[in-house]
Amino acid sequence: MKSLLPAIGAAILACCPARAGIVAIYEITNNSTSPTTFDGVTGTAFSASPTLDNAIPNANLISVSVVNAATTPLLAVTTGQYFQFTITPPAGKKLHFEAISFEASKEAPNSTGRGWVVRSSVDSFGADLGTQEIIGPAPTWTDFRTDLPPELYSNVTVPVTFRIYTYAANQLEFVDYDNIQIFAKVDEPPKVAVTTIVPAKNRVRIRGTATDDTAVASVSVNGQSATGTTTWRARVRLKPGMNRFRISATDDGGSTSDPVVIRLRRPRS
Ligand SMILES: [Ca+2]
Ligand SMILES: [Ca+2]
Repeated sequence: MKSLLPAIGAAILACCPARAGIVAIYEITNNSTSPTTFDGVTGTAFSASPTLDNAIPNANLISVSVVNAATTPLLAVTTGQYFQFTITPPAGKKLHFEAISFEASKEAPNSTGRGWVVRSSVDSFGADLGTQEIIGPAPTWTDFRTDLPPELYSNVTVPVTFRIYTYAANQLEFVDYDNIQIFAKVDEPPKVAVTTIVPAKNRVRIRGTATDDTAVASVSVNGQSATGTTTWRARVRLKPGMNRFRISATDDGGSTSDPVVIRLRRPRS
């Protein structure tokens, strides 16, 4: 064999995934709970459960009065003491949710045993994403943040409804909320790159890398699976004349990279 003439059709540099940003902010102002949204994401205003009819936007915050003996986190859930809102991914795109954060405070008196629970429609409101008592003295605002597990909240294509439940050991004591933020990132497709091409008789070994904002699921060369993901290798046969290899990566949500095309010539002997 004389010489191989590699020609990499597209040199794509792998780079670092961006940090998740804020896609929705509920900064309640003038009794409005409509969010400010970003990156094509949309969100509904708040709606209260039928048994939480005191969940009234109070000028610049939402003020919740707990009834129905919702004295514990579990009872807040089973008695339906929640307000909710729905976040919808951009049309035709996938969203990676990262976290929900908000501010909460107790209204006077400064009693103990008041707090919140967050659940969502992703698991039919089945499990707590987070729950915490509001410790700071009334009416101090405290920042809370609940991470959303990536195994359930990556590559989401459907609307997600979040519920914030409230409990209080002493009924008819108020909890206030404001500045609810949803952290998420619109999916980016994976990227694939070729790093080395090593000829071996009538075959060639191709090695490369792949990256994604969540996870690389597979790499293929002309439709055949390569070995590995973020670093990968493939051994392919060369036929006499020009050979064309189309390499692409697929992520854990099924999105596929732009292909890298290489052409290798095996001289006819
Ligand atoms: Ca406000
Ligand atoms: Ca991706």
